[in-house]
Amino acid sequence: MDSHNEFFITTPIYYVNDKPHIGHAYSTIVADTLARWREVRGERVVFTTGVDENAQKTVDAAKKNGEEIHAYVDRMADIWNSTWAKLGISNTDFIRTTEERHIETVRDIWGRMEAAGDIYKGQYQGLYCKGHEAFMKEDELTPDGLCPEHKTAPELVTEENYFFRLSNYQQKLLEFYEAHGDFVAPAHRFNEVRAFVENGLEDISFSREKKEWGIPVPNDPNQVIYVWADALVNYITAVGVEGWEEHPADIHVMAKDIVRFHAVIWPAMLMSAGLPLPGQVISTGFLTIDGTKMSKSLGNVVDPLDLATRYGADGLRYFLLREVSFGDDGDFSEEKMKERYNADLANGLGNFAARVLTLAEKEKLHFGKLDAEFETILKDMKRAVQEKMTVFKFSDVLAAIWIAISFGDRYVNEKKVWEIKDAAARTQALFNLVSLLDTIAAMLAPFLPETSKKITAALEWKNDVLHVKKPDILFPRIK
Ligand code: ME8
Repeated sequence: MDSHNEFFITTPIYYVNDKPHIGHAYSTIVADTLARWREVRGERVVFTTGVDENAQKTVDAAKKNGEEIHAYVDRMADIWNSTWAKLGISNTDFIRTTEERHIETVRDIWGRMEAAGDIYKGQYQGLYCKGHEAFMKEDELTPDGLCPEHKTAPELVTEENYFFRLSNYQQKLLEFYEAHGDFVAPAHRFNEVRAFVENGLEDISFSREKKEWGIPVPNDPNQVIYVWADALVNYITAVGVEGWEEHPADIHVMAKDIVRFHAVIWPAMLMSAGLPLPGQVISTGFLTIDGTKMSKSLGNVVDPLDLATRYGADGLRYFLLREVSFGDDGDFSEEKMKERYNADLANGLGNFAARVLTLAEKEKLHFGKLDAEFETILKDMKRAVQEKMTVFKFSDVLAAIWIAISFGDRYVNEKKVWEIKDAAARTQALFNLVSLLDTIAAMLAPFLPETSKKITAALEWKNDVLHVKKPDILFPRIK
């Protein structure tokens, strides 16, 4: 792989105990936006997503559904894969942790950690939360002993397990964080991670007694590899160990629930295996419904495909990227979504595009020179977009683009462009507007890919002359 011309971005691999909800869609859309942002700049992008199948909760879900487990995971993997396809996600790979290429990679990494002396056998007793697929400490539970997130009682587990010497990596992790000041974004999440590591790291149980499901520990058929030790490796599976050595992931996207796994355990595993570390771990907040986290276990979920059918995939993208400020929780309501859609997309971008295209269609427009005020507006928009993208402020990026849309709308109204009698003045005004629309469409490519394509296709310059092909209404109003 050519490391100069490549960008490698990942989403979490999601559990298959249920189908995707808009919380998952949000992370995936954020990653897709960043992938497209690089792609439109001509970079070769590796963008991976996938499913985490080897969890205990997969076994429970298959049982609950009365399905044989392999049939169950195949069916669920299809659902996840096709959901992303229907939402127009541009992932270049889809990892399943039951695939042979993944199992081999996991065993390879396990072998490297073992060879480094970081895997040992010991006795473990702890409270295991299946929702988290992790052990929890008593002081992390509610007063009546429940996991505060999943509202279920963790199970007391006593087993002989393999352990990973996470305690070896406290100092090395702190040094790494010191040298990589933007390893975790937003910054307040990085502070939490640092504080956690400074508090001391305990070794972590990295295997479970073999039940019916999971990747066996090399040379010990009685144990399966802990699902997180298996799942994190998917990022290497995507590109192979050599590929990872040449170019590790630039960005891992996720929500705040799994930052610790990615910013503490994962780098420690990579250090142990003698492999390079990823560039950045970036974390969204949670999407909530009436202030409660949306989650499969709580059953308060919203289906992204249902929303995409009614508002378009771009409508869903716009809402999530515009409404939620990156890193913060965001509350979803259909009311808010409809409001944003009608105000910003139907009346905003959609209406502006229709006005400009209708006016331009009647005119023979030659390529010319922009008026200075348009030069300024375009320059300001591009600068703001560039600046905000480097810190993942998608909402601010879109706000900056919408400033340019409002400017264009005002210009049409104030100039009464449809009434200008002087041909030169009229074509100049239209050239300004068409260029503005064209640049807005180009800027929107990573955010609203379908819409961007439709607008760009409507504006075709042939031998210096503009040919307008008006598309259907971009965003029909929704009642
Ligand atoms: O944790 N708001 O899988 P998972 C925002 N398999 N994002 C949400 C969300 C919400 N309400 N609910 C889920 C796992 N997400 C592991 C990951 S990676 C090596 C292994 C998104 O199915 C968000 O990206 O529980 C969160 O981090 C992820 O789904 C958790 O997915």
